[in-house]
Parts: sequence; C-alpha cells; structure tokens
Amino acid sequence: TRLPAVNQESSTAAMMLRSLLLLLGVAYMVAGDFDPSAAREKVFEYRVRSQQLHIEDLEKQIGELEEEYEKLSDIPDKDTIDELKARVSNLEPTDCHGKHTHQCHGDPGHCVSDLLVCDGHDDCPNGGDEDDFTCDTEVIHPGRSYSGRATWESCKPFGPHNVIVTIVGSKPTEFFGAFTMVRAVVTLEVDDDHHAKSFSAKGYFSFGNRLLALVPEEGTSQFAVSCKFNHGDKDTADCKVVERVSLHVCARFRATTK
Ligand SMILES: [Ca+2]
Repeated sequence: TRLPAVNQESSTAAMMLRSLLLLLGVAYMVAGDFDPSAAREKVFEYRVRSQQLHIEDLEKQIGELEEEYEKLSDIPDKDTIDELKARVSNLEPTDCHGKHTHQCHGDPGHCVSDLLVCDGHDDCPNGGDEDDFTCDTEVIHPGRSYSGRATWESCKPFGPHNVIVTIVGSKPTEFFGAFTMVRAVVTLEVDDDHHAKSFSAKGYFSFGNRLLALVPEEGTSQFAVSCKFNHGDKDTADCKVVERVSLHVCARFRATTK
C-alpha cells in the first residue's frame, strides 16, 4: 500500500521539477531576450557621443582658424569665434519634437538630430538624411548671390533697403559633415542713393536645418545675417539681420537668387 504513495510523491516531485525548469527557461529567455530598440538606443548614444567629439574637433579647428586670422590681421577676432563656438555648442541632439531635429527626406514619419544630417552615416530608415537632395551644396556654392528688401523693426532707423549676400567660399569640415564653413560678403544698401555698406562675414551652413549663419569679421559691422532655406528650395530664403553681440533681430528680408 506504500508503493503507490511513493509513486505519487515521485510524480509530484517530477511535475514540480518540470515547472521549475519551465520557469527557469522562461526567466532565461527573458534575461537573454535581444531588445532591438534598446540596441538602437545604444548605437545612437554612441553616435551622439562620437558627434560630441566631432564638436570638440570643430572647436579645435575654429581655434586654429582664429590663430590663422591673427597672423593675417592685427585685429583679433575673438567675438566672432566665441559666437561661432556658442552656436555650435548649443546644438544638442533631441527627439522628433525637439528644436534641432531634421525630418527625414522622403519619410515624414521619422526625424533625426541635425547633428546627424550629411555626416556620412544613414540615420533615417530610408537613408534620407544622407541623400543627394538633402546634402546638396548648391545654395552655398561660391558666386551664389541672394538679395532682398529689408524692413527694419529696430536697432537702426533705416528705411527699407536692399541686402545682398554673396557667397565667396565654402569648405566642408573634415570630421563634421553636418556643417560646412562659409565665407560671404554682405552688402547693406542703407540709403536712397544706394550708398552701400559691405562687410566680410564668415560662418556655417547647417544641412540639418538649412540655416546659413554669417557673422562679420571683427570691426567690420555690428550686424550678422542668418538665412533659412526651405527644404527643396535652393533659390529662396527667409533672412534676418541681427545685432552681432545680442543676436537681437533688427530687420527681415526674403532673399532670392539674382
Ligand atoms: Ca546621418
């Protein structure tokens, strides 16, 4: 009469063992489960960190540029350089709703950080952040000229007048594809006799937000200019004349190519 009891006990023990093994198996599967979104996040984090290094490299390049300028001219250009540095360091990667985001070309549902546009790696699922359309440099081709009639809101009591921005040089940054360094001449035709004030400016073009930011060479002007090109439009931009130091908006103009 004891044998069936033993058999029952051993069969209960076997069931418990099977349950335990099953539980262990599930736990192992959960622990060892590959999570693609976490992995993508890791890769993104790595890329962002690497872009931070690129920013440091760009700052170093700007530093070298500063030294170069000091050799060429007696006038130091620290304000301009500091402003460029500040603009670059303010760029931080964010999600799709953030300020510095770029909508993937051909895929409106996806966004990437401005810092990842035209950097040589596909970040959009369809590679739209690296295609020829997005990374086209025609708008900053030397010789391109943009002009428009500026309306002053503050800073100076100027009447409406023409502003002309002519690109004189552009150079991709070696390790930071999202930006191209640009040189330009900016002309403000400040009075009715078309008495013009021209100044040399330098800055960058950001592929991610299609923004051309130009600051004057030290001592040449108190104004800087920024122009935002619509995606896909190489010929028209919404531009602002801003006070170089405060970045206060003084005037606006709609610029078109001549
Ligand atoms: Ca990219």
